[in-house]
Amino acid sequence: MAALVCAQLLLALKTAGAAPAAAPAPFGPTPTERQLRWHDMEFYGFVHFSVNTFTDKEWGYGDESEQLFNPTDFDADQIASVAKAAGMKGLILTTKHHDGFCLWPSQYTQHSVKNSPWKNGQGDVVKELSRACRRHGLRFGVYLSPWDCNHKDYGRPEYITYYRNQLRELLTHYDDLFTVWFDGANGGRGYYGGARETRRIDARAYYDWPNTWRLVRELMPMAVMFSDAGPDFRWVGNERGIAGDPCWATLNAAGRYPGGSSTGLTSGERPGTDWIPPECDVSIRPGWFYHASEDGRVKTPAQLLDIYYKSVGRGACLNLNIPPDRRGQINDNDVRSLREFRRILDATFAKNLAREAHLVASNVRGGARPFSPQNLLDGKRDTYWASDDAVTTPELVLEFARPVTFNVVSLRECLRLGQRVEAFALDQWKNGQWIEFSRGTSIGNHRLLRGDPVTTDKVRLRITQAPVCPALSEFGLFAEPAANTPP
Ligand code: FUL
Ligand code: CA
Repeated sequence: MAALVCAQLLLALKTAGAAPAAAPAPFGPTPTERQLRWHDMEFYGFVHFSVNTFTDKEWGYGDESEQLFNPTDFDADQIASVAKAAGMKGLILTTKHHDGFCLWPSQYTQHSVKNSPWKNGQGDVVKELSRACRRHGLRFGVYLSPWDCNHKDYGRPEYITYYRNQLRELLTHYDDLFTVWFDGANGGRGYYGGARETRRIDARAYYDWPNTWRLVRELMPMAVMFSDAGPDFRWVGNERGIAGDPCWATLNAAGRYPGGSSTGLTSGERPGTDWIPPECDVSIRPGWFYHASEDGRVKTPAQLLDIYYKSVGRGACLNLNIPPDRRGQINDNDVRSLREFRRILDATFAKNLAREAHLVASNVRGGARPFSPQNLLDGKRDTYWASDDAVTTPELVLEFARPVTFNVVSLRECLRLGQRVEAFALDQWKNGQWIEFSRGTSIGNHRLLRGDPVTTDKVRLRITQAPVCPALSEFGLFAEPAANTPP
């Protein structure tokens, strides 16, 4: 009894006396709060809708009559509910595409819904969709094309004032916006108030982006801004929905501007001076706008899954375009494909098999509970397993009471501490020895490795390269429903 009391006392003294291990120092650039919120979304949708929907074009010329815009049964709730059921966390609407037609009754132009037959000119697509998003628990964002081939002043300084006035309308007349999406395309040919000519601008200087960005920051401080070059998140360099491997959240922003060089956007840059993570934008159909001729070419659930694993699964956000048809609703073909895609994802991620394991780490920071590997299994992004500063390549073994079968591995880093891991490997225990079954480089917000099913009662994660101690926030092992594992 005395011995036991003594041991407890010793332990208490030891605990009280030891300085608690401090959290690791952040490494390199780290995300802002608004970027962290965006990272959490992971998957949202694009809604391309304009006069193009009615002219069967991808790019309008700018002289389209407002009379053309006339959806027969526009239903913002249908669009939002389809997005919600697909697992999207928000929708971004093309409030004005390159043709200049505005989906809201802007006071600065006649070229808008107010002169269309739809709802006798009383309609407002921006208002209806933003409200439907709120009703369905989705966030809402806007795309406002900088290039405008309807406007007479495009190419001159007056147009920049027009553009900012419109942006101000969108930022002040509607709901909270999670993003403003700035397209880099500048095509040239257009109507331009009747001039019908080709206008070229200097993409670096003409738009004076820093002042437009400032306007967004002032009026909507938590909105993240997209362009080829940020400032908050970047284009991934292709419209196929596929991030690079590796895919770093960091980039060297100096000298970059919207519509500028796309070198380095797919994989990011490491070391990089700025946290500007990628978004993968891709359409569920060949085109961005709805064309009846593409009803048979909607991406299949298998294609959507492949995109998901190569975008979200590489640390990017996925912005999947679902274009309303001439009714003003998402077409049945798209709805069917999205439903099956979601069903497979839900079945896959329903159960994290790693939660059944006993975890043994080669090193735990300060030997202390706040950095325990158990933090990998709590579903919280801010709790993490970290090692001591001197240990940059720790290992973690997961021991199971009975064999488990999985084909998807999920990893996340604690983003507040920067992107730390540069390479890792995964082993399975087989016939009395460790056999490597997968390896990877960047982790960042989310890394998903999808492969052949592995059946084992021991899994090992090895961090093989990192400039500083790793800080991993989540780890998961998942099994896709059998019929859908990749060939
Ligand atoms: C591009 C545009 O030219 C396409 O029409 C589409 O809006 C896509 C998302 O961005 O730059
Ligand atoms: Ca955690």
